[in-house]
Amino acid sequence: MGRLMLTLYDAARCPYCARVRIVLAEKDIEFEAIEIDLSDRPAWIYEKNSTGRVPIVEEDAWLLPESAVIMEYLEERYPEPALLAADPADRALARLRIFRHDGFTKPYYALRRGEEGAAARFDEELTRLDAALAARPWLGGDAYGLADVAYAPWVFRARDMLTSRSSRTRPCRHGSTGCSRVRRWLRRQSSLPRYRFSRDVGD
Ligand SMILES: N[C@@H](CCC(=O)N[C@@H](CS)C(=O)NCC(=O)O)C(=O)O
Repeated sequence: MGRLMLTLYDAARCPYCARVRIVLAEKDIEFEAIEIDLSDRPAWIYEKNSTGRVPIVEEDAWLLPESAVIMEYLEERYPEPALLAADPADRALARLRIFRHDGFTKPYYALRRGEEGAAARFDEELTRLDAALAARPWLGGDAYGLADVAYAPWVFRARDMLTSRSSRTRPCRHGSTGCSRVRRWLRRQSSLPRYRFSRDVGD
């Protein structure tokens, strides 16, 4: 099947959209981006996605919302380069991490809202991520892939906190490594060949 032109309803500052932009860049898929103003969303966006949220991809009037589902769709539709491992156990590991992603973002957003106790909860999540990276170099196992893409936009946004000198606000302060593995994981990603850091991550 030939390639249809893909449209991405996008928002530069949206980390869920960043997931999709990273996969599109990794797979070198041509697309048209339509920027949605999140503070003044057009009414027609509800016709494309009943929740009114971005990202949404459109291919020849076919519509797909939800970043995790879009990532999997792009992986199947455009298999090269593979962003899920060949090994079923590693594929399952990547999917499990993506499935549990909300557990990571809830304290992240709570921290952004300045909620009591959120820093400690986010700290625990980062420490957990750091421990996962001690066991395997990437979140989906031995190779970079969808699980890394699924987490990276939030961790890039939180990286100032990772390097903060303030021990009161710095996440991972309880971990013995100060999240050094997470920081190295970010650096390895930003040096990937197709990684267009500023645009893809929405930094
Ligand atoms: N579960 C959705 C979440 C997408 C999402 O929350 N997008 C935000 C922008 S980052 C949005 O469109 N917010 C508008 C709203 O919540 O009304 C996904 O993974 O795609």
